Amino acid sequence: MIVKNTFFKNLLCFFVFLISTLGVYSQKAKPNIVLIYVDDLGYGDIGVNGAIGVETPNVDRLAANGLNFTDAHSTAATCTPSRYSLLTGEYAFRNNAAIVNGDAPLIIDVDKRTLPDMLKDAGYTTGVVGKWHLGLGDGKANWNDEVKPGPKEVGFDYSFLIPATGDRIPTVYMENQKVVGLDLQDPITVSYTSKLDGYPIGTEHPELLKQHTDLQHLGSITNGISRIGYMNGGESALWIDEEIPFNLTKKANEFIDKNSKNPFFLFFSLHDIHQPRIANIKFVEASKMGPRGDVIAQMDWCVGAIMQKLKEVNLDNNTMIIFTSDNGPILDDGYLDYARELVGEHKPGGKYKGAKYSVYEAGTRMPTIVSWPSEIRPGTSNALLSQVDLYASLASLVGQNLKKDDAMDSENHLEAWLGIKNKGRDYLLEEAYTFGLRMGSYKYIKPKENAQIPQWIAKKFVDPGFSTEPQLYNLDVDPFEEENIADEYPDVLQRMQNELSNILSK
Ligand code: NG6
Ligand code: CA
Repeated sequence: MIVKNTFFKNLLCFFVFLISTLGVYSQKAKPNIVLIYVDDLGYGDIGVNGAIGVETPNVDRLAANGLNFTDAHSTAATCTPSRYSLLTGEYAFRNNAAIVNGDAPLIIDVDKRTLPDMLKDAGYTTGVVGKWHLGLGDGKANWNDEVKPGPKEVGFDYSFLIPATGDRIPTVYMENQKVVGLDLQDPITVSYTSKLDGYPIGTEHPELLKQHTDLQHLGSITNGISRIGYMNGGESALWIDEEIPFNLTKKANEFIDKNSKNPFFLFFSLHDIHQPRIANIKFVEASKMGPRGDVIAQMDWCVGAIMQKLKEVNLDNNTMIIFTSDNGPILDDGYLDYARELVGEHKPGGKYKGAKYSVYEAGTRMPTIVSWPSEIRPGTSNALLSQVDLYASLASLVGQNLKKDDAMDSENHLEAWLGIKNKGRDYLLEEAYTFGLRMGSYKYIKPKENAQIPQWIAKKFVDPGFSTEPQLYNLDVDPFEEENIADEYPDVLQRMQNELSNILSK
């Protein structure tokens, strides 16, 4: 069509200009997203939140240049449930997601649209490097072949994994769902029920151990460390615990390098600071708290290396780094590394009560920093936020609509994550071995029929928050959840009980 009229011609030019400018803007605005997910790191375990006895200069720098959240939560006080919610936007209890062993099948329904699926739809290349712990395969995994379904089937283009946890068999890395460095003449067998020939067992050979453990962790010994479960074969593929932080960081940085020309999402899921806490010699005595402090310093180094890489490839300004943890801190989770004895004045959960496995605040209130230098103004935010919301919030950021069955519990709080607003959720669910619910500064804890603490929790010196009575606290005046005010505020209690029933029955 030939446009004769100058007025219309100018108008057309204007629209072409407008559209192309908007196009450039939206391209520029689409940041790379790096989610740094630390394992078992408590609210108070970073310098900027008051750590004593260990320094975290890189994390502190990230906080100084970004937003430090004081009331952001993982969805659960344990790993697998938190990770499930993070990736699906759905509460873990809906899928009965609980801590899984290393031979468990994948617990995410491959037909569900996940966070990485959604980001892929928005043009992102997606990768996961580090701890997985969401199950792999169909329950009959053959570790000597490709194990599926796994990360690829739930939306990750690339994966480099610790299949379950550092304290669980098999102790091998998997790249794109195949064991790295495996000699097929020495195939891997895994069992969580019966002893296997091959590696010595902790109960029989305590003299081989670098660190003593409780009975649960006295299965197969690899690299001088006994684990949960039994394993045979795969000797050439075994990881060396002391090298895990370097190997994971290297793979994460390779992923960044490889994708530096297109938008990417990297889920960098550290093994630190989970047990076994076996710091590399470079970090031994980096803290005044023994191994637990040393691996905090080690974790901080990993964060610094990612920040450095982003700078090197000139992506530091337009990359959103989300730094957080999967569940609260734990001093004694089974390995004897003297974390309780050496903790000193340091408060892993900050001023909050509880720990990993506990419904009290420190179980889910996570150190949380979001940095995106080109868009986010540095500061702090006390918005009430949950990791389950990252799905809907990031969808809004990258212009993806959510369909009816996507991410049913995820709310869009993008403006709060970006520091534009200080207001997050009205209600926030905390999953542990009972349920907690937040409404503003109020915290409600659902009573248990039987409030006796199971032996396995008691021996970890953790108070899970059980009571046969409903508990209600006002964290503004009572952050340590000491004074139960349920009887004094029956209306608040009723509202919160109703809301929890609504959530649970959805
Ligand atoms: C528990 C293990 C604990 C740890 C945890 C997983 C026992 C008694 N406890 O079952 O040592 O491995 O699972 O931690 O075996 S998490 O951070 O991945 O949730
Ligand atoms: Ca964890």
